[in-house]
Amino acid sequence: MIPGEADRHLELKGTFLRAGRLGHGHINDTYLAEFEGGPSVVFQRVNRVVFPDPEALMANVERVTEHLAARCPDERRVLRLLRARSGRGFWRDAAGELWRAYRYVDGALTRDEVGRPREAYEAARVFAGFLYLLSDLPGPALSETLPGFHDTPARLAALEAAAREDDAGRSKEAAAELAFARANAGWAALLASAGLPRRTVHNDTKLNNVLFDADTGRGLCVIDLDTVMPGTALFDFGDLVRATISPAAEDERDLSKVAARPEVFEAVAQGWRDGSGGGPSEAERALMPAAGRVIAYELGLRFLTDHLRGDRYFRVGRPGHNLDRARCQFRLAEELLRREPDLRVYC
Ligand code: GN1
Ligand code: MG
Repeated sequence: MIPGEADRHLELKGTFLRAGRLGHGHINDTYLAEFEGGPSVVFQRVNRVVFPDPEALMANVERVTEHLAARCPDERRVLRLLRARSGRGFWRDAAGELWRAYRYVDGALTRDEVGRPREAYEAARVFAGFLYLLSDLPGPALSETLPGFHDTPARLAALEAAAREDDAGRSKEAAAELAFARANAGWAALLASAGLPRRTVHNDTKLNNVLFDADTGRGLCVIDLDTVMPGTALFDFGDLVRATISPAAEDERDLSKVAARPEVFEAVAQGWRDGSGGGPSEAERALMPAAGRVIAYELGLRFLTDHLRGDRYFRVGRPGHNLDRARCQFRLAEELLRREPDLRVYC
C-alpha cells in the first residue's frame, strides 16, 4: 500500500511498485516508495507526540524548501517537498496523522558514523552551506516549533523534574548518570549564555541528516528539516562534532570504544569554514572546541530524561536503550573535555 493514502492526496507519476522503511531516525516514520515509470518518493508520518504543532512545523518546512530551491537549482542538493492537491506540503490520513512527501535523491547514501576525516569534512561543508543559504531567508523568523530545543539549562531542569517524578520507577538504577549530570551542571550555560547571535539554523546536524553522493563520496544534501528554526551556529557545529568525532555508535554499550578524534575535529572545523560564506566570529571560534561537549552532554540529559519518563520521545529498539544512549553521550562529553587541548580550529 502507498504510505499515508498518498495516492488520494498527491499527483504521483508511474505505477506503485513497493514501499519499505527508510533510515534510522528516532522520531518520525519514514518510508521509501518506488514507482514504475516515475521517481521514487520518501513519505514521512510526522510524530505528533514530539511535534505538538505539526502545521507550524510544515509552514517552516515549506518556506525553507522554497527558499533553498530558489537559491540552488540542482535537484540533488536541496530537498524537494511535494505539494499535495490542496497546495500545501502535507496532508492528513483518515486517522488524522500528518504526512508529507519528498522527492527521493537517487544515488545517495547516509552514514551513522564517520570512518575517515574526509567524511566529517564533507558533512560539515554541506551543513555550513545550508546555514549560508538560509542566511537571507526573508522574514519573519521561523516558528520555534520546539521551544528551547538547545536550551541546555532547561534540559537539565527537565531531567531533575523527571528524576523527582520518577514516572517509570527508574531513577534509582540511573543514580550514577544523574550524579554525572549534576556534577557537570556548569557545562549547561556555556553555549546558552554566550550571547551568540541567533539566526536560522538546522538544530539537528547529526551525521545521518546529510546525504553523500554514492559515487564520489561528496556531501550532497541536508535532510530532516523539522528543527530548522532560530538558534546559534554553534548548536549546529557542536552537534556535528558530537555526531562525528567518535568511531562508536551513538548507543554503543562498550564505552571503551567512545573516543574524541582530534583529526576529525580538525576536518569538521575546516569543512565548516569552507562551506560557510566567511569563517566563524572570534566569539564563536573561542567556543568551538567546547561546543561538542555541551551538545553531547545536552543529548545525554535528553536521553536520560526520556529513559526516566518511560521512553516516550525517542524510538527505542531494546530495553534500556535510552539509558545506554545517555551513558554513551556522557562518556563522549568526558572524552571531549579530556582531548580539548588537542582540538584545534584552523580557521
Ligand atoms: C533525533 O530525528 P533524528 O533521529 O534525526 C532528535 C535530535 C537528536 C537525535 C539523536 C526532533 O534526531 O535532536 O540529536 O535524535 N530530533 C528531535 O540521535 O528531537
Ligand atoms: Mg534524522
